[in-house]
Parts: sequence; structure tokens; C-alpha cells
Amino acid sequence: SAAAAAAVEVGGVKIARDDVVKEDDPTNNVPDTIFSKIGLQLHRRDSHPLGILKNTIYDYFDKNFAGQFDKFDDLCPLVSVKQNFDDVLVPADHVSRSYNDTYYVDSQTVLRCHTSAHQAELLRDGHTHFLVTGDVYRRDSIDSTHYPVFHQMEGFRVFSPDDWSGSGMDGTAYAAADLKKTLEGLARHLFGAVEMRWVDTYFPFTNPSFELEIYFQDDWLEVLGCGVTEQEILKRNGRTDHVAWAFGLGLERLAMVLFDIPDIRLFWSNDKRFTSQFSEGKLGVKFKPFSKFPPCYKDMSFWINDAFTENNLCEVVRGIAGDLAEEVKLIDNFTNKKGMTSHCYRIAYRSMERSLTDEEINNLQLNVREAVKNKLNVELR
Ligand code: FA5
Ligand code: MG
Repeated sequence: SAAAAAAVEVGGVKIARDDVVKEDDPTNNVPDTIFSKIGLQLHRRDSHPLGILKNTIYDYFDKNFAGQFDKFDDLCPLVSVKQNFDDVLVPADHVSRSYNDTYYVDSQTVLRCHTSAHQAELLRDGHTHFLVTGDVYRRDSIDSTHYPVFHQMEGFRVFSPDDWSGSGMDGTAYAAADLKKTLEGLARHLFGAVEMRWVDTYFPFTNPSFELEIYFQDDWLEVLGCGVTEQEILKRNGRTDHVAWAFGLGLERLAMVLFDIPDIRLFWSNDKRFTSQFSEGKLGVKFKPFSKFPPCYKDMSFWINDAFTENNLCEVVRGIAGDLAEEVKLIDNFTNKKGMTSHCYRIAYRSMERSLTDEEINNLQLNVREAVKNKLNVELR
């Protein structure tokens, strides 16, 4: 493909296809479909929903913090394992480090799986208030709110003892209260009145840690993770005796709610009927679907093996069907007397832009079956 031949430049770093996609290298698991997204930087397009959202969040911080937040939106998404994991205290055996969850360029280099990968270096460079927006990459399931490339905005604020000493609170309580106040204010700035709730959670780099959920399409949708930064991170990066808060927003999740965008694949559409509906500075214009093509469902069953994972299956499906794959869902699962386990997956195919022919879908499904059999070494039933 054209993309496969190209090289791209991000934040002054030149990234050649062959440096990122190495099919025969077992320490590399980046497919061409992922390489083709590097450098697109949807968040830097002022008339794209993600760019409009980023700019509106910038406005909130500019207004409330007198321009104290330094902004970064062009940091290279290729980072070291150290930056992505070690620097934010992710334990050596944490699942997020696995080849099943993360795209590795080689054993020491990944496509960042979160914007938290930049916290340590920015702290070391002396920044105390910053926002980092960027594309992030994860091997994941296929449905309307998950995509292997999405965008996050990281926020980080450092406090010195002077900030909390008069408050009657300790530094941690003070930072936690300020964090919640700041993010609730942001949610009101973006949504006006909206139903939201805080949920306690765990991150290796914050304690306490929280998630904010927003009520959307009859369900609670997780839109961000946040918390009070672990002391160890501050200590290692020149801020002993300080406290800090940090958050990581999922920009697509927020934009889906704000613009009524029903499927995460639409953010990548170049179709004028999508792109022309948004303009710079206009947050919350409701998207009018230009098509409601019916999905087509195809089931496939196979005996899994020990190496089988759903993320691997989804990668194979995306490799063949690309964005025509709308959802991959386990619908049946049983183990027979011999101890063999069978999974049945239902794949929903649908284009956001046109209707698919029966022939096209049958061909896709045939190719998916072949690829699943060959690449995952499972026995089709
Ligand atoms: C993180 O990535 C943490 N780095 C966030 C953080 C930063 C916590 C700083 C504390 C301090 P998590 O994996 O939950 O956390 O992702 C953050 C947000 O990204 C989620 O709330 C969700 O809105 C979004 N997100 C996660 N996975 C996907 C996906 N596959 N597609 C679209 N959005 C996603
Ligand atoms: Mg989460």
C-alpha cells in the first residue's frame, strides 16, 4: 500500500515504515494498519472533533490557570519501554507490558500506550503544570468504543508545601480535592449539566486513583483516569517534598458524547459527509449520521490453543477487514470431554460510508477464516 512505502515525521523524528513494521522479527508486533495511522495527528486538526475538543480543554485551563499550563501535542509516539512503563512504576509483571496488549517496535521500544509516558521527562525538564496530547496505541478488542489507536490528553500539576500548608489538609488530600474540583469544572465547561460519578480504581503511578464516568447511551462510560502522583515519581525527577496530581483523558470517549458520534471508527473517516459537519471552535454540534447501513453478522467457531487471545484474533480481523469490522464478540464457549475448548465469535461487518455487497462480505469472511487458521494455528470447526 501507499502508506506501507512511506516514512512520516512526528515532532522532528523521522519514522520509516521498515523501522516500525518488521514481520519476521519476533520482538516486533506492529502491523501496517497501525503504521498507517502514525503521523496523522487528528488532535492537531482544528476542524476535527478531536482538535476542537483539545482546543476547548486548552481554553478551560488558560482561563482558570492564567496560562500556567505548558502544552505539548507533537511528542513522538515511539518511546522506550522505560518511558512507557518503568518511569511510571508499572511493575515488571504487569499485563499492560505484554506483547498481547502493547505494540512493540523492538524489545526496548514501544508505541506509547498512554500519554503518561511523558510525565517523567517533562518533570525533569522543570515543568510543573503541563498538558500532553497525543495518539496512543493498544492491542485491544473491537467494538464501537475501542480502537487500537486513540488519543489521550495528560494533565499534570505540581504543588509545593506553601500551596497546602494553610489548608488544614495534608498534601495528598489537598491535591486530591484540587484534582476533583479541576476535573468537575472541566466536565461542566465541556458538557454543561451532565450526569457523572467518581469510581475508585488502581494505577501504579497514582494513589489514591479515580476514574470519572459519564452517563451516555443508557450506560456509564469511563472517560478518564486520574489520581495523586506517587511520591517516588516526584522524587526521581527532582521534586522531592512536592505533591502532584495527574489525569489521562480519552479524547474519543469525550468527543463521542459531545458530538453524538456513535462509532469510534468515524474519527478516521475522510468522507466529506463526516468531516464537513465540524468546524473550528464549534464544540458540541450534533453529528447527523449520513448513512444507516445494516450490519452483516458472520459467525466462526474454532478450537482454541494455549496461545490464543482475543486481542490476537482482533488484530487478524482488522488486518483483513480494516474498519469494516465493527465488532468481534464471543457468543459461545465450551470445553469438551477431551479438554478441548471451542470459541464461537460473531463478527459484525459494516461500512460507515456505503453499503457492502453480499459478495464482498462473503469474501471478507473467507479471508478472515483463512488468516485466523494460518496465523493463530487454531482448528476451524
Ligand atoms: C491510562 O491510560 C492512564 N495513563 C490514565 C492516568 C493518567 C491515570 C494519569 C492516572 C494519572 P486508562 O487505560 O484507563 O488509563 O485510559 C484512560 C482513558 O483512555 C480511559 O478512561 C478511556 O477514556 C480511554 N481509553 C482507554 N482505552 C481506549 C480504547 N481502546 N479506545 C478509546 N479510548 C480508550
Ligand atoms: Mg481504564
